[in-house]
Amino acid sequence: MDGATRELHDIIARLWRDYAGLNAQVARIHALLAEAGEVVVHDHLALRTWGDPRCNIDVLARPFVRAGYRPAGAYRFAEKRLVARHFAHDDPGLPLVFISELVLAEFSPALQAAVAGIIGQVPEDMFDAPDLCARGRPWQVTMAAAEALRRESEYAGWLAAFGWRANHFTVSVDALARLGELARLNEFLKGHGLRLNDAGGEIKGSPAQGLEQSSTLADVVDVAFSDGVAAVPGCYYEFARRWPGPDGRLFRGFIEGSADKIFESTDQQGARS
Ligand code: OOG
Ligand code: NI
Repeated sequence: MDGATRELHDIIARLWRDYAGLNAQVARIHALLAEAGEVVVHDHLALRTWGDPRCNIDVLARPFVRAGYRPAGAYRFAEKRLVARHFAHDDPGLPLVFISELVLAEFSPALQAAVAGIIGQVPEDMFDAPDLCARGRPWQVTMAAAEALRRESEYAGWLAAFGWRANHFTVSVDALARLGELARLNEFLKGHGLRLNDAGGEIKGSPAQGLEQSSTLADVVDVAFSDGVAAVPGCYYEFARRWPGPDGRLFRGFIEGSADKIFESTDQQGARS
């Protein structure tokens, strides 16, 4: 394994550890699937960031690209004022990587000023760190400031509270032995008391689109803001089943209409308390 690949494996391992450590439902779902005799393989992981040249998608993608990932798709979410790209590696053992960014210029001067204040707190040299995507929240923010951001954009509120970490990992449903059908897996999860995101229906997408997805609603977790602790929706777990296209090859992209609804798994109103 070369240096860039080792560095990437370390980053992915750290993203997973931090994600599973922050969100109780992740370890629980992992354990439930193991008890059911399943082995979890991850289809993709997702990162969020600010659309600022110092820390945008290209910057977060650097360690992935250095290790051989290639840009493989671009997406736009007009209403949420987000754009995203995904990156793929020839090694089938490595997950796809979906990275989105907030299109700052499309927001109010107040939001832009608040985000400038947040990014301005990040030490200059951290922007060059290969593991920027796993650095968490190197800024302080008050509860009121985070809430003001959330009112304009759920995504901005989440990112201000949690910073650079995995927003979610996604279980490859194709790789499951007995629960390899998404409807069946959803019933299994709900039967164990987990709540699913039903925005746009519990199952987003279709076999014809090449991708069916579902996700849990993020658990509420305690976050230390600069002026106190508040409970806000953290991360969710996603489940994806891929289908072959007319050429017989498995579809390896993402579907804008489905992704748009998956983003809402961290919205305040849906969250479990
Ligand atoms: C990403 C939402 C989209 C998918 O698989 O379509 C997504 C996010 O919530 O950051 O993960
Ligand atoms: Ni996803």
